Amino acid sequence: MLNMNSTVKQHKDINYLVLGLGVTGFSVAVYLLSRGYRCRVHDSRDLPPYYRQLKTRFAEVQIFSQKLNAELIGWADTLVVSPGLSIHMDSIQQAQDLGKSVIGDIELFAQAVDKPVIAITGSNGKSTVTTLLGEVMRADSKKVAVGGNIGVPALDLLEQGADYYVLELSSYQLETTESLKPLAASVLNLSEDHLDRYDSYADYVHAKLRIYEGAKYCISNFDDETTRHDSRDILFSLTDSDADFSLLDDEGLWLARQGVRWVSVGDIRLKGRHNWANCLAAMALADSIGVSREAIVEVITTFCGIAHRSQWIAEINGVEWINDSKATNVGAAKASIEGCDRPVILIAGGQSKGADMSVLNSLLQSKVKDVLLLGEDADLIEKTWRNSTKIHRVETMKQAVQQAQLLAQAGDCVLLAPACASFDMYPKFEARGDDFADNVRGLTNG
Ligand code: UMA
Ligand code: ADP
Repeated sequence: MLNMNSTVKQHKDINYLVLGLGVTGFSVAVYLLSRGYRCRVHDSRDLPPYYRQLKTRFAEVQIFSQKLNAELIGWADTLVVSPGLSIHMDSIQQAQDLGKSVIGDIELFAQAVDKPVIAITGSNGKSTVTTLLGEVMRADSKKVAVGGNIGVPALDLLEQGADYYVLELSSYQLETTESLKPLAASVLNLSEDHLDRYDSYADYVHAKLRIYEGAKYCISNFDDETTRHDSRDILFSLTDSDADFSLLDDEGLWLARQGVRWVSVGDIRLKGRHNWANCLAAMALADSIGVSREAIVEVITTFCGIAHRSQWIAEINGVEWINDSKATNVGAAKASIEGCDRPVILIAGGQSKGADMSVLNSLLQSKVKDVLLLGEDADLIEKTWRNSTKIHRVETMKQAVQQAQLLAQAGDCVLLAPACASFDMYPKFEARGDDFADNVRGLTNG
């Protein structure tokens, strides 16, 4: 159990130690220092990403690097831990044992925010639903700020003076938060991810479900029992037309609210069944907080998705090329392959984060003709997949794309859905997706 000292909120007398100076740590330090709070910063790297930006704004701030020592911990009352750092690290555990409070940026945000918050988590679909909901609310003339794990740190959003905040939250952010109490919250789905940071899958699920604490409306997935909260949940489902928001088969397929047809599936531009579930979740969240049906329908039928999520790149000689670099775990890759309506040549691999890759075996067998495999865990993945499909090892994305072109026939789809994180080869998943797209465009130009 974390010490979060809920009774002691923000205060000038508190010594804050900000751990990590990435985009989150920078936002936290700026937030604290600009309010005149006492704050020191630590990052294990010699030159943390936001070192210069912070020094430029606050020349006097003390930034420490390398090992987190007992003196610095001794100075602190509250540790504000960045999401990329595990709260199970020895130094953080020791601080807890000394009675220090351990929180994250979302806890500081929750203590400060005075407007309703809509919070979204889940293993997959968070960014899609968060973006979709933000657009739906804007179409309904609501002043909304959107951020969190999707990119803009939550504390930076406060400057926007919005009437509503829509936050995408990761399990790392949720495990250091206790005061959020969202107006509406959703766990979209749960499948294995980040098992390199958790002792067990149950611990990961537990962190995610914290989002419902104090929430007025809980939107959960009828098709995924682990996402449920209690009997008052508002449910969305692709399988049960009795759910509050459901897929209805009634002279064609419809997204429906309590059996009433709202959106024809044929009018949705996003690809794949998983995106129908994302649309239902966004509908349920928006409807629960009073957004009009017109705004919801308008956005769901015009939204084209976000880059690096099943993003169409090109069609070359009858072969479709799709960039789903954001499929960074097995659950996402599964949905992504299922969402393709053609035989698949798959480009996969990277850091598998301790996940059980065999979850994909039967789908590989039925739908994937060849796999171009690259990255740090390629040996491990090859062992798991080799009886289910043809595996070709490659070293670079360029090789993967060139080999895929040789293997693909008209009517196939070449899909980048790595089922792995990108950090072994790229700074982030966007860079991996860009590398893929650039190489595909190279084929058309070459
Ligand atoms: N790091 C160190 N030493 C330190 C501090 C950090 O080596 O002292 C390393 C971490 O181990 C990690 C990297 O630096 O590898 C970044 O960590 P960070 O906590 O500084 O991360 P930020 O740059 O602040 O970005 C974080 C989220 N990153 C993570 O949770 C790892 C971003 O989500 C998020 O957009 C941003 O805050 C704003 O809220 C990224 C992500 O990959 C996209 N999230 C995971 C996911 O979606 O699966 C959870
Ligand atoms: P997240 O922010 O949770 O990573 P995104 O909306 O960015 O989710 O989608 C990432 C990838 O996850 C997509 O490209 C797709 O492969 C997969 N995905 C999206 N929605 C779902 C869903 N509802 N169920 C399973 N997989 C999904």
